Amino acid sequence: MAEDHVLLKVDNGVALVTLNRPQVLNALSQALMEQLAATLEGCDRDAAVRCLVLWGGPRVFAAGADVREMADATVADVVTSYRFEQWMRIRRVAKPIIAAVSGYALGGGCELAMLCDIIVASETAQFGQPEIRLGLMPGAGGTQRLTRAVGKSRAMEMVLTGRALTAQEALAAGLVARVVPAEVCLDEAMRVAAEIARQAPVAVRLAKEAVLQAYETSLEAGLAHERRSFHALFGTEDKREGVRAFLEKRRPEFHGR
Ligand code: CO8
Repeated sequence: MAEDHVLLKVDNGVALVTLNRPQVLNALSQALMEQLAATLEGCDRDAAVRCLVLWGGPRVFAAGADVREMADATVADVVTSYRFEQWMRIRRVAKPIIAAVSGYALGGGCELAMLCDIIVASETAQFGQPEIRLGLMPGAGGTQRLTRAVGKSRAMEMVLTGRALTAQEALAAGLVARVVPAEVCLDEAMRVAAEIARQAPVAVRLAKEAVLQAYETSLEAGLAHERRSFHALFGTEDKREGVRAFLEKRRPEFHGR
C-alpha cells in the first residue's frame, strides 16, 4: 500500500493538509507531490471545503525537492518526468490556500509556500533557495515568485548565495503576511482560513483570481479582469445578502450562489 505522504482533515469549511515525511524533513518526492496535487484538487472539488491550510508540522515546512531522488537524474529524466505538471495542478486550485510555515521552507519548500496564496510564518521559519549550493537553481517558480515578492536585489542575493531569510526578514520584505510565535502558527493560519471560509465563496474565488492577475498580466489587462469580475458579483445572491445584512446590522449568511 502507498505511504500517506499527505494527511487531510476537513472541519467547518477548512481543509488542513499536512505534509507527512518528517524523517526527511518533508522532502518533496514525486510521490509526495502526486498525493499533494491530488489532495488539493479533491478539496477544490469538495463543496464542504472553502479554504485550505497547508502545514508541514512544527519543525519544518519542507526542505525542498528530494535530493536523493534527483541524485542520478539526467536531463532526459527531468525533462520527460511529470513533476512540473504536479506544480501546475496546484497552481490551478481555485480555492485559497494558506501556507502555515514553521521551520525550514527551503528550495522547493519555499517555492511551495510561495505557490500558496497567503503565508503565515512562525518565528522559527526560514525561507531560502539553496539550490545554487547543489550546482542547481530554483526550478518550480523560485526565481519568478521570489523576485516579485521581495524585489530583485534580495532575490538575487538569496538565489545566488543560498542565504535564507528569517521570519522577520521575510515579513519586512513582504513575503509573508504575518509572523507569530511557533506554538500558535497553525492555530493562526486556521483562524485566517476560518475567516475566509465564512465569506461569500463566489466572491472569494473571483477575488483570488483577480489578485493573481496582478502577477501574470499587464496593469491594463488586470484592471479589465477585475472590473468584469466585480460586475459579475452583482448577479449573485450572496452580494444581495451581504449588502442587506450590512444595512440590517446583522451577520450575513452566504450560500455560494
Ligand atoms: N531531500 C532529501 N532528504 C533530505 C532533504 C532533501 N531536500 N533535506 C533533508 N533531508 C534528509 C537528510 O538527508 C537527513 O536524512 P538522514 O537522517 O537519512 O541522513 C534528514 O532529512 C534530516 O536532515 P539533516 O540531518 O540534514 O537535518 P539538519 O537539521 O542537520 O539540517 C537542513 C536541516 C539545513 C534543512 C538540511 O537538511 C539541508 O540543507 N537540506 C537540504 C536543503 C536543500 O538543499 N534544499 C533544496 C533541494 S533542491 C530543490 O528543492 C529544487 C526544487 C526544484 C523543484 C522542481 C520540481 C519539479
